[in-house]
Amino acid sequence: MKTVFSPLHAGHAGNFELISGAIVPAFEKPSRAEFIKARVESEKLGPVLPPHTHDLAAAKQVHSSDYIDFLPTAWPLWEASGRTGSAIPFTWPTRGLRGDVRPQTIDALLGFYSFDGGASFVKGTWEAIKSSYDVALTAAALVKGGEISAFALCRPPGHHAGAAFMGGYCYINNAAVVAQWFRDQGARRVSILDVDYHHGNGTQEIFYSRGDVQVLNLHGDPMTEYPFFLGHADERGAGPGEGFNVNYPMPFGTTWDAWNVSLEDACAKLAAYAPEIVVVSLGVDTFEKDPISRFKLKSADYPRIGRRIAKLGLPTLFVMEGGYAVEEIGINAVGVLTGFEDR
Ligand code: OKS
Ligand code: ZN
Repeated sequence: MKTVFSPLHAGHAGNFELISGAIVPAFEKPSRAEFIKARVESEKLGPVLPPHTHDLAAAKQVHSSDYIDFLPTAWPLWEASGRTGSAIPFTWPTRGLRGDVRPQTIDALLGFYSFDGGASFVKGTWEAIKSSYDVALTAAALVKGGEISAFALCRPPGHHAGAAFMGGYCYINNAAVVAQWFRDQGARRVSILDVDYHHGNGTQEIFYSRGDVQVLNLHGDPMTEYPFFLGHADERGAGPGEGFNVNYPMPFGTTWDAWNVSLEDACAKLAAYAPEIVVVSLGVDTFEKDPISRFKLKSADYPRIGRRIAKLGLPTLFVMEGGYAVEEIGINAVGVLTGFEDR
């Protein structure tokens, strides 16, 4: 399997986040991608290719144009306003406030275009976001060109980013972008299987009213787990999308046997939908040693995930999402991929 990777991810570094009542170094850090790339190489998964540069048209097919145009301006506006530390949102237009009036100062724009404080900017953040997007589209083109699978080693991740907002370490929703790109290239149906520990609220929002992209999501129950405000089992899609959004919320402590019941059900629904392409939002923060998550999958479980997905017999694009146990992130992520290749 070919991997697409860009070193430009590393510009998104040195961030901080608010978690458990403390400001700490961001868990979503450059070493994540480097450990995965090292494991791709040591396991001889296949060649590691650089991305081609793409314009932002494909991003604007799933995100609002004004949101996408805002992203490259965030850091320059922040810097021009005299600040030197990370640009972190801190005020949001929640219920009772005006979310329909675009404000005019960077502090307000950061909140206007986000749902939490988990997506911040440093100098190299936009270049990293853009490289992650280019990585996803380049890997998508490999699958479109006849590869049975490809691995988009995206960083930063994407599945929390909605049509017009960032959050949870995510800016451009890479999985949504490529799913839409496959549609625009002529695929009639595309499925997105999100196995990250966290609910992919952005992906769900983007496709919620559509029947041409099926979204299946396995995750920690939002009653008690981030992102809290989406991801319940009764969210089944709307209008023409009714029945094409499927959520599998699971409790803290979930191990392989229970998680696999959800995976089997999701794979059955996916097979019944008969898409032309599968996009896997590949998070490995379901791992027992993940520092911010509460599922209990073991390293030996990841190849089983890949094997099950391969059994679907469909062209498959893996898009990297979360996973913060950096020592094992390469073993687990690449474990899914070698499992897919049944080796
Ligand atoms: C609080 C961050 C909360 C967790 C973000 C989870 C990101 C993730 N500052 N999504 O899949 O892994
Ligand atoms: Zn996650």
